[in-house]
Amino acid sequence: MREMCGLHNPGVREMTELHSIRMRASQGGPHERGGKHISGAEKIGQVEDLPRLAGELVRRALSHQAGTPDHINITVEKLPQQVKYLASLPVTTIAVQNPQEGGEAARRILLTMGIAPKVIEQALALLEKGPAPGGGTMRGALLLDAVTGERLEQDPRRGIRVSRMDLTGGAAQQLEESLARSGLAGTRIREALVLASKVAAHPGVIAELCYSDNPDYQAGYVAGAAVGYVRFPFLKPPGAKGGRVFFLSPGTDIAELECYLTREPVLVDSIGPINPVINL
Ligand code: PML
Ligand code: MG
Repeated sequence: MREMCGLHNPGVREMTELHSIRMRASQGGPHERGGKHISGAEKIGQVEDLPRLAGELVRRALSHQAGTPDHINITVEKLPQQVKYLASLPVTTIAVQNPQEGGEAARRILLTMGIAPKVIEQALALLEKGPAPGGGTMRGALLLDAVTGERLEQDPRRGIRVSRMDLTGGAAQQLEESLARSGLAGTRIREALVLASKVAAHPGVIAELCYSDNPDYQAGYVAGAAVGYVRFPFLKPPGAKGGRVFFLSPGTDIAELECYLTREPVLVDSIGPINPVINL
């Protein structure tokens, strides 16, 4: 079996004919000619699923609250015959009442995960002012050495756009049902959980910190193999920009990590527990 990104491949199983299908939509021209980003999403499916998935992605592009796109780009790509199957991280919600409480709880958890205090403050400050050079949001995540705080992404203007991940059909249904039973509906949390589960499965990633770049969405999370997906209904300070930070073990091979995060296909095929809410 070919090893795609080099180092690690636990959980990899052979399966034929899987395709990645990705959508991005923009207004005022295509993205590459300066159009405003409206929406993006992606799925993995068998060849016979592609017409339905394309329809779902186009419908989603046309109904996004950020506006009506004039360009919708759909890319379909056959995946190499190597897919990594994972369970989703266990989900725990900490019932903070405001972004300040959320920030304090996130700091405590990141500390228990071994992230240096100054690197935690650096990450929170970057998400608040916007991690792109000169401020502003980034399309992808930024990478920080968990001990020194060194910025490690190869292209600091774009960051790392995690891609090629989805749920199997059965796991998607199971996740939707178990989140709904806990009062956690919506595609946003499902997609964030799948992304965080892919990210946390890499041995170089100690933790992730995320809150949305959507001005109306205040929830965020800290995730990692050690703690699962820990949500805070309020994490984003008023006026903050948002984004994702991945905290890395010193010495992580960045090229291999970026290859895994952006190119290696991952399917979540079983759902971790959705734990009871923790009240502070
Ligand atoms: C959640 O409610 O758990 C999701 C929080 C992060 C959402 C990030 C995004 O979609 O922009
Ligand atoms: Mg987003």
